Amino acid sequence: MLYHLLYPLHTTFIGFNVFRYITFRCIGGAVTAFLILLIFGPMFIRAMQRLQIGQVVRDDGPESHHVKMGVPTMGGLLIILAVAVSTLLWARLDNPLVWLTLFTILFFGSIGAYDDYRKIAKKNSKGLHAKGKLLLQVVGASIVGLFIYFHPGFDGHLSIPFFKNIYPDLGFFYVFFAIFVIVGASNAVNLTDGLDGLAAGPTVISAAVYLVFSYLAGHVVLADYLQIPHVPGSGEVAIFCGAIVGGCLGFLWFNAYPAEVFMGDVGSLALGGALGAVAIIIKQEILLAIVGGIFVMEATSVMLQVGFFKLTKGKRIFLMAPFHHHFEKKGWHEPKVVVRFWIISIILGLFAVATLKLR
Ligand code: 57M
Repeated sequence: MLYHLLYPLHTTFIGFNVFRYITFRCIGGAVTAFLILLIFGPMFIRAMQRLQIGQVVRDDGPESHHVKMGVPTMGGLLIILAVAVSTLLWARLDNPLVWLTLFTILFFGSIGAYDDYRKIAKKNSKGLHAKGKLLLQVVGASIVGLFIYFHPGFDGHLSIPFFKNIYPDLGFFYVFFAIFVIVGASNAVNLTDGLDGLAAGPTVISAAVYLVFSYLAGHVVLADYLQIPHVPGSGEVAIFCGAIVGGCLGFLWFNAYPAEVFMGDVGSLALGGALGAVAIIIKQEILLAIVGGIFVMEATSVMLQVGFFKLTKGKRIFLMAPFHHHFEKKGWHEPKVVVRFWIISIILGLFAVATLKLR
C-alpha cells in the first residue's frame, strides 16, 4: 500500500524513491511484523488468560510438559495478523502472487483456528477429526495449485537443487505435486511444534532463505545468472517472507523457553502452508526439503514410528515420536533440544543458499 501511496511522490521528494526497492520494503515488512508482535504480544497473552484460552496438555506426553497446562495458546492469530498487515502495507497490491500468499496463510490459519477452538471449547477433545482436517488442507492447497497452473507463464518443470540440466515437466500433475508440498509442509510444521521455540525458530530460518530466493527469482538478470527459474513478480513474495521472519521473531520473544504463549494449530498449519505455497510460487519446491529439513525429519520420525508401531503391534523405534520427545525422554533439557535443532536448521539454511552456486 505504501508503494502505491508514497512512491508516486518521488517526483516531488526524491527520498520517496526508496519505496521502489523490494529490499527496502522487505526490511520494512519484517520490522513492522516484529513490532506488532512485540507491542501487542503482552496484551494478547493477557486477553487469552482472561478468556481462559489455555493449552490442554495430554497426560501421555513427557512429564516435563505437565506444567504447561493452561499456557495461553493460539498466538498464531497474532502472527497471521502481523504478517497480513505488514504484507498489505509494504507489498505491491497489484501483484496476484502476493494475494495468493495471503490467501494461503489465512485459509490454513482458519483450519487451525477451528481445530484449536474445538480443543479448547470441548476440553480434552482432540480437535478437528484428522480426515476432516486433511480434506480442508487439500481444498486449500488445490486452490493454490490450480491458481499457479492457470497463472500466465505457468511452468510445470521442477527445479532440482545441484542439477541444472534435470528439470522434469509434470504438466497438469504439477497441481497434485503442489498439493503434496503444501499439505506436507503444513502438517510437518504442526508436528514440529511441540517444544518452546521449536517451530518458530526453523520457520524464521526457512522464511529468510525463501526471502532471498524469492527476490532472486523475481530478478530477471540475477535469476538468469544463477540459473534458477525466473518467476515474474515473485520479488514481492520476498516481502511476505520478510513479514514471516519478523512476525515469528516477535513471537519467539514470548515463545522462548519457558513459553508465555504457544502458537496453536492456527499458527503451525498457517506457517507451514505458507512456506509450502512460497516454495511452489517461486519454483523452488524440492529446496523446501533441505531448508525445512527439521520439519521433514520430524514428520519422517512420526511416519517411521507409527508404521513400525503398527507393524510390530506395539514396538517403537524412538522412545517417543515426533523425535524431539525422544531426546527429552533421554534426559536432554528442553532448551538444549530446541537450540540444537535450531543449529541444524541454520546449517541446512546455509546449505540451501549454497545450492545457488553448486550447480
Ligand atoms: C500436535 N501438539 C503438541 C500447541 C502448539 C500421529 C501423532 C504422532 C501426532 C502427534 C500430534 O498430534 N502432533 C501435532 C502437537 C502440543 O502443542 C500444541 O499444539 C500446537 C501445534 N499443533 O502450538 O498449541 C504440546 O506441545 C508442547 N508445546 C510446547 N511448546 C510450544 O511452543 O511445549 C507446544 C508448543 C503442548 C506442549 O506440551 O501441549 C503435542 O505434542 O501434543 N502426536 C504427538 O505428538 C504425540 N505422540 C505420540 O502419540 N507418539 C506415539 C506414536 C506411536 C504415535 C509414540 O511415539 O509412542 C505426543 N504428544 C503429546 N503427548 N503431547 C506424545 C504424547
